[in-house]
Amino acid sequence: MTVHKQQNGGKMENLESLKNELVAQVQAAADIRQLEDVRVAVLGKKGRVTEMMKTLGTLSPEERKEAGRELNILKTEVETALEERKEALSAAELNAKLAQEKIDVTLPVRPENQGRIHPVSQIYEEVVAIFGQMGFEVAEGPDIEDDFHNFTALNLPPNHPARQMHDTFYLPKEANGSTDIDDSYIVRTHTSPVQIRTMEKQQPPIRVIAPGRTYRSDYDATHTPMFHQIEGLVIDTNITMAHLKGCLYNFIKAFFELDEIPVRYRPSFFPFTEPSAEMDIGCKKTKNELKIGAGTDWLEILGCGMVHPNVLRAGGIDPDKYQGFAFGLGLDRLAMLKYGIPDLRTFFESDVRWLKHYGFTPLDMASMTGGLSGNGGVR
Ligand code: 2NL
Repeated sequence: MTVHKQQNGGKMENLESLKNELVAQVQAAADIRQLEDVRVAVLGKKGRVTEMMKTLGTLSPEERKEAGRELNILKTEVETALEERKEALSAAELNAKLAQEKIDVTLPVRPENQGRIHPVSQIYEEVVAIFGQMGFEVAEGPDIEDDFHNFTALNLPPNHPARQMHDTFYLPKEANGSTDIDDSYIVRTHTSPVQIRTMEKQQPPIRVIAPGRTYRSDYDATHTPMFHQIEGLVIDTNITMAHLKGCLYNFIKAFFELDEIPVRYRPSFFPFTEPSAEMDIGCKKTKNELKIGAGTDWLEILGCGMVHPNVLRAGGIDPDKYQGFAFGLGLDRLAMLKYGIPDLRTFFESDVRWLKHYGFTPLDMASMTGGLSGNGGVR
């Protein structure tokens, strides 16, 4: 009896230290794979506890019952320890993985956007967006023009003083050696020839704008030999000066992104319009706090007028049946005004530092629905 008790007590002690040893192994497992090795070594087919279970058959029924119960308790305790360790290791592994794969979604897109839209391109798109919404079509034509489309059709006959006024770049004469000015090719001094070509192709109603490069021999802070213009032409049976004023007022408000703006028209002269006028705007702050102009009260923005009958006739349109208005404005000057760029010559120096400062990101493209100059003109 006493012996049995001692034997039994010794077994309990052995199982207690075995349990401590096995649980310590479980807790020492550094990752899921090591933990699995421990499980196999203890509870697998040839594991230590499994082997002990197998010896139960050699015991007497009474001993077997007692030893079986104790071994089952040991097995359950080891299983619980395995379960807990597995959970802890899985959580640690997941956290490590999350930390490694962490993405900062607030970082800017890569590769970083480096290109910039030139202010003239931006203004071009803005002006096209405004007139486009008013129903104008965009017309284009060649940079190299003949004398007829650039001068004669615009009511500037040969030797008209305005031809010298333009400081025209003449191209070398044709091989025929003619000295007749009508045979000369030039680079266009304005985009008006595009509208002459439109009239030649199309009878009214006409509603076009002609944006593009133009050339005059001139060079200072506000003049470069190549510059950009947009001209507009509207012709129908009943177009009047009132339409001209409404259209241009609409344009100037949209362009400067203002609800109202003081406007005045001064009588002027152009050979291709009669009557002719110049439109001034009152100086006012734009929404990005840039003062339009240099501080004088009125600022000249564009020239305009009713198309001269001679010009309609030259374009193949009957002036007794149709009439209309036209206007022209310098895009580069508008860019200087709207974005506060002081020297026109810097526009064409191709300096990337200048472009980085004054340019626009491609995502800020002008549209009448998405905001004309992007984020309030912020570059
Ligand atoms: C200015 C003035 C103007 C036009 C351009 C035009 C074109 C045709 C017929 C009649 Cl086809 N006129 N264009 C008319 C008035 C003024 O430009 O100061 N531009 C910068």
